[in-house]
Amino acid sequence: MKKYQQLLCLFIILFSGVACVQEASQNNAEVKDEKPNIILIYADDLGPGILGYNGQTKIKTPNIDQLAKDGKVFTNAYGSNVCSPARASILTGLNNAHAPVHTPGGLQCQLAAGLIDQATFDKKIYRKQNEGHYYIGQMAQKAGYTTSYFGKLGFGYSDTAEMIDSYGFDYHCGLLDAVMCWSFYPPHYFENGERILLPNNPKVTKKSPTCLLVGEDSMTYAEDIWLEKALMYIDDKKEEPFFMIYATQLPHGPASIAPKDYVYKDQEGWTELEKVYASMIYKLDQSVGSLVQKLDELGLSENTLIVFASDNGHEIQSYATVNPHAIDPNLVYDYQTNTFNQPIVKPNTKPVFWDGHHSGEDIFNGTRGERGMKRHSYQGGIHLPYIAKWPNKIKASTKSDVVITDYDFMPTIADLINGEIKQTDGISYLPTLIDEGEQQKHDYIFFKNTTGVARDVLIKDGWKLVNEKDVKASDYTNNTSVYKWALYDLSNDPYEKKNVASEFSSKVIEMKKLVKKANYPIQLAQ
Ligand SMILES: [Ca+2]
Repeated sequence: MKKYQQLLCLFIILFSGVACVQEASQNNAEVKDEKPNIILIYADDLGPGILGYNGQTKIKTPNIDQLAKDGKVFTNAYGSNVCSPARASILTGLNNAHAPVHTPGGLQCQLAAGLIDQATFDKKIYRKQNEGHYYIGQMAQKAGYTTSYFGKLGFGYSDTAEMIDSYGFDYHCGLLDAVMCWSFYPPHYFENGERILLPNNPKVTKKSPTCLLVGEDSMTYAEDIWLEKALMYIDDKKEEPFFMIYATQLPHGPASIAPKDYVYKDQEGWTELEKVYASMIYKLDQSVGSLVQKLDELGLSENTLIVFASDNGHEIQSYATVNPHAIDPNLVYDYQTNTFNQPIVKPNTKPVFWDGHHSGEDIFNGTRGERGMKRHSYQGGIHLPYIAKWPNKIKASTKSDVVITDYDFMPTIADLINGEIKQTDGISYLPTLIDEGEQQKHDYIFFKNTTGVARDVLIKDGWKLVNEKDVKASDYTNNTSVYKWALYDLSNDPYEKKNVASEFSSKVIEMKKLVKKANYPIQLAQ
């Protein structure tokens, strides 16, 4: 029993009698003895504002809204500002300065396109474990679970059965290369290290995959494979406790949908990209509904914890026709062909970088007005939708504003299933989930982000220190960037409109010291 729990018990003994303590302790033991099934549904680039329960009115998300109604919504969940570091934190329980992020994406596209040969590919990829790294799959296996991973891994190169096994997954089905995941019509996928060809899908001919806005009926849309395999897996494992990560590619861009799922096709007043994007959200919501329905059919719902989250914040570039980065607001970018609608003409005035504030380019308001988006560490880029449902254990229709991160998932699951944790930057949010015990709070949370106009970020007690681009001092024409530390008071300024670093310089100094602490290289446990 942890020290704070002992103190709490002592307090209860003194003021309420021993029986109450025994009851609480029995309840906690009961929760932990049950070995519930665990499913993480991990959406890709999904902003909180896209979902109905957060006020979205244009796109319908009934199944995800039902999860929120049946479970607990976390309103202060944070993740990395891009995909692979977020997955690394989910898989290791470490912040993204400490978690391993292996070979960058793209090599499998180059191999498939014939731009590199197998020998070059083998030389460039990373196919061995860093000593000391310990993964959530291994932890769940040791605790008696059968483990699986579906969809986008985007982490390491698990293209052999040995690699999958070394991450602790008994079963894997999906794509490994983050760049290959840009396509919903990939030329292949992997199942337990074996490459399965999809001959009706487009060939890859360049460094990035062929991304069709709307495919053809004869082709295979990747989400359909992950969902079918996941439903089969649940059928197969219904008698034993299973741990499953369902890492859908949806709704990561470029926007792409199958003809059968193009449900917003006839929507008036929307661009084609917006119609396709909205249909991808429909598809994601349908997948969530199918997984929940399968659990219901098999009588497993009562004993299954479902966590629904996104990896990073909202992404506008999948469907917004006006590029928020653009100097000229009339400049329209086509993400299918990677070209602008007109030549870029240098304006007379000195152009500056985008400052992260939006100007109506997003008709769905996926960040709910928050500054930034994916790749930028303003709130819009790192604030996640996050829901947990577990009937009779998690109170329905409840909310929590406790600050949680992607690197809290592993210690929370370990706490729940009595799993072994060797090292973590996270905390267990189990007490908040089941409304029992004292919730440990983060002293601070930290993300080492290397992209965009706002990068490394540390949040503590409502203050946010972020290394942001000085858009006036930086030169767009020469692509020279100047970064400085900015301070925002999130409690009073949630849209990050006013940098108060100069007014609170001692706070900046204090938080910069914490950045150094959070960013130090760690000695991994052996
Ligand atoms: Ca992502």
